[in-house]
Amino acid sequence: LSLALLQESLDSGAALAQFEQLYRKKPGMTMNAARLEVNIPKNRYRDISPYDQTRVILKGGSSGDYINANYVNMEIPGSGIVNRYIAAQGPLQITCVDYWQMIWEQQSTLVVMLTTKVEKGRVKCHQYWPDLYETQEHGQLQITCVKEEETTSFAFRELNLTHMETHEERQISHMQYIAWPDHGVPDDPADFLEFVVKVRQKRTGIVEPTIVHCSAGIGRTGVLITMETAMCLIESNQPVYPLSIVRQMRDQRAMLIQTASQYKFVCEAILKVFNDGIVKPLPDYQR
Ligand code: PTR
Ligand code: PTR
Repeated sequence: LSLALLQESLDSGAALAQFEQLYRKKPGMTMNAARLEVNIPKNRYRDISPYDQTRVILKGGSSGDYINANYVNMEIPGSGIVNRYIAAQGPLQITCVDYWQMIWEQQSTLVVMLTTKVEKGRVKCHQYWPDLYETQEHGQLQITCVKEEETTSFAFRELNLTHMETHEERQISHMQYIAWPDHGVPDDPADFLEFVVKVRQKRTGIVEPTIVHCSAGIGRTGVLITMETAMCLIESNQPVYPLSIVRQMRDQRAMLIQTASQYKFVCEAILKVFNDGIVKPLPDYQR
């Protein structure tokens, strides 16, 4: 692993210059579905759209198959592991039904949320889940919050889903990181790493895609996926090249990791994880 090199290239500014030069959108990818008249109101931001080639297609969408979300599969070379995510925008009031429909169709059991509902007086995400012991209905799905634990940085919830037609029931874990404004970096790297470690524990054994969203579904979502990917690479004793992680992500959803300071933050967090032994290479038989 070239972590000594990473430290050097952070110190010299080369790492950030390379990040700034990387394409934000992969050449050749299109975003036509996002611009259809019927879909424009379903986008939280005019300038944040999913690629057509990797977008999540709804089978039972409320009005068509469109939702602002992409599959992001992160391969861990040498280990046979592919971490599957869906990177999505924070639901709008009018996209909540489609959002739950996506979770149901994709059989996701874990939703990671990296924004609060309101930041600096602006709405960043609609509250698409019910308060503790309450129930909401979205389309065919009934959702009840059966558990909620909050710290100053996190909120963990358990949600029960019932399909009202088939009566099938499922459980969803909802993990929210609340100490991280958009365009910014987490208030406390230690808290952030604790959160990512908890996400990884929950993900163990899950093959269905984990839903990750913030407000636009690019900046903070990209940082989290990068961090978890780097942790997996360290465990698998593979080299960690943060820029190639970002490229692999941006080949599947445009613009993941929004600012140079977010990139710097995640590079430093990767170094910390390695240097402090927060994640260690696993012996071969455990990989
Ligand atoms: N660019 C957005 C659009 O085109 O829809 C408008 C927008 C700009 C929305 C900034 C939100 C923004 O974030 P903030 O409220 O944090 O400045
Ligand atoms: N047009 C918005 C802006 O640039 O402010 C889009 C945007 C909003 C982009 C939030 C990134 C944002 O952050 P995140 O992806 O972390 O929610």
